[in-house]
This record gives sequence, structure tokens and C-alpha cells, in this order.
Amino acid sequence: MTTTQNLRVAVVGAGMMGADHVRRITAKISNADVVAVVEPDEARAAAAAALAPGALTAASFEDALAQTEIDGVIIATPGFLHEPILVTALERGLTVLCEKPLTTSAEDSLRIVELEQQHADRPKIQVGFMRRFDAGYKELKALRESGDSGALLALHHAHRNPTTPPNFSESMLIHDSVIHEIDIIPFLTGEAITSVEVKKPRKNSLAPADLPEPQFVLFTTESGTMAIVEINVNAQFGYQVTTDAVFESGVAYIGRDTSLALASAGATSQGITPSFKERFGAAYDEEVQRWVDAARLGGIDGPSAWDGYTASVVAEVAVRAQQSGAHEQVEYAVAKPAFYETTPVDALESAAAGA
Ligand code: ISE
Repeated sequence: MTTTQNLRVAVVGAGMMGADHVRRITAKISNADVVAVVEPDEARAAAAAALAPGALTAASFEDALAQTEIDGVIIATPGFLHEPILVTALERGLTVLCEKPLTTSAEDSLRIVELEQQHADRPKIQVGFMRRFDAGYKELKALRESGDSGALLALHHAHRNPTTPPNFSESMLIHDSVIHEIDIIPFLTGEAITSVEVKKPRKNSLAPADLPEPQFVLFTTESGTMAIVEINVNAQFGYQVTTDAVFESGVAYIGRDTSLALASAGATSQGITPSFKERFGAAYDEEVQRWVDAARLGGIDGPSAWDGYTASVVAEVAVRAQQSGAHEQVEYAVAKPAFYETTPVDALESAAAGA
């Protein structure tokens, strides 16, 4: 679609992230309206729809499509439910912002990538790797690209959540949480991940009995840059995502000073964000606005289904590494199709102007 009208958006899934996107689109985003909230839990659906005047509620995506005109869809269900919604959206020619992970298996993600190329002439699915829109990550990428501090040698990532929701399994440490570093490491280094290894230190007794964590996930990229991720999702004290980047002639830190530090009464104190909604609030705002702007021109402006696919490949190997304890190599089944060489937004704009 290319339109000068507001983008009519369906939000599928009205849990924490879906409801936050409904609120965001209604309160902050220009040129888009939430027209449908799709959620089988009626109370949740009603609560989210109340944030978007005029939005209808529906128990399934098909019900919503039967009731109203939809141009774009935000998929915010649990990851294992993404695939059928992606398929329907592609068949209908809709533009999609799909929360991470694209799907929970490399095979399913590859199917989506193939289907997208069959149904569309340019990428229609953007994946919700919001860290790419965070100011700190953007600056770090620019620093690496400038070469001002020399080559990037190593990354230390800390990924800490206060607690996990019920039924959070060991593989979800990867598919739900480390998937963000799996995306951001190639973004920062400009290189694909080639191997993964997982080490498990002493278990936190405050984590659920069947969740062996924290864990250290060690990634290597094509040139030998190493990235270590401390995944620690029952850290109790708050939400903290930091990266220290070791260059040949300097070290860069991001994510530590996300709020004002106060020195008073003989001590320094600084707030810690309670969840990813606050830590990455500005990144989500930019991600969604850019998706809306590109969707109105018929494209995307952010990580594509291809990025979702490569992340799924690495995640699958990382889950294997959790179990084997071995150094596991990453193999990608196909090379990047030309279709996924990003269509810059200015090309979308001139195409729309000529249309
Ligand atoms: C959650 O689903 C997210 O996507 C957050 O960004 C991540 O930090 C958290 O660990 C996940 O559970």
C-alpha cells in the first residue's frame, strides 16, 4: 500500500507489549490509528482497546480482518504463535511489525522468508529488534564504523531482568532474551555470528527450580570478535541492559547511565529501570514511528525477516549449546537473497512520489 491516509493498524496480542504498542500508537505516533485489538482473553482485549478510542476487539486475526479494513499489523503474541499470523498477513499483502523472535525455529523462519519473496516485491515484515533504535547502540555502531578507536575486539553484554514470568523455560533464555544480543552483535560488528558456546555458573537459588541461570553465552563472529552475554533474568533488583565494547585503542560503555545520578547525604544513588518498557521506551517509539512511515509507503524501515531468520538460526544453535556444553558452529542454510538488500526509505519516497 502507498497512502496519504493514516495507517490502520491491528495489534495482535494484548499482553504487556501489545497493550504498550496500543497506548504508544494512540498517544505518541503520528499517521496511524489502532483499529483492532486481537486477543482471545476478553478482559485483556477490552483493557487494551480502551486505550484506543474506536478500536474493535476480536478473538482472532481472521475475525478482525472480516470486520474492518486493516493496512498493517503488529504481532505481539508469544513467539510460538507468530507464524500463522505472519502467513495470513503476507497472503493479504499487509505490512507487519513482528515482535521478536520472528518464529521459534530456523525452519519456520526460513519458510516465512521464502513466502515473503513469493507474495511481495519488497520486504513487508519488520522484526521488533528495538535495540537497533536505541541511541547508545546507534552510537556504538557508528564508532566501530568510523574506525576512530581501531578494530572492535570484544563485547561484554549484561542482560538482567528482575524476575521471569511463570513457565519461563531454559530455551526461552535464548529465544526470548538473548535473541536481542543475537541480533545486536551482527548489527554492531557488521559480521555474522559463526559459533556459540554456553557456560553455566552456580545457579541463583532465587530463580525457579527448573531454570539454571545465570548463564554465559559466548559468541564468535567472522573476524574472531568475541561477545560474551551474561543472561541473568532473576536478578531481583531491576532491568539492566549494558554493553562494554573493547576496541584496539579504547573501551566504550553503553546502558549504564540511563537516569540521573544523585550525590547526596554521603552517597551516590541512581534509578534503575523496572522493565524493558522504560529502558527502551524511546527506542520503541522510534521503531514504531519509522515502521508506520515506511508502511505508508509500502515498505519497512528496520530489521527484516532475513534478520529474523539469521537470528533464529543462531538461537537454535545456542539452545543446542546450552544442552551440549560444546563449542557449536553456526551454519546458515541459504545466502542472503538480493530481495533483502534494504530498500532505503528515500527510494520508497521517490517511488511513492512517482506513483
Ligand atoms: C522480553 O521478552 C524482552 O523482549 C526484553 O527486551 C528482554 O530483555 C527480556 O529478557 C525478555 O524476556
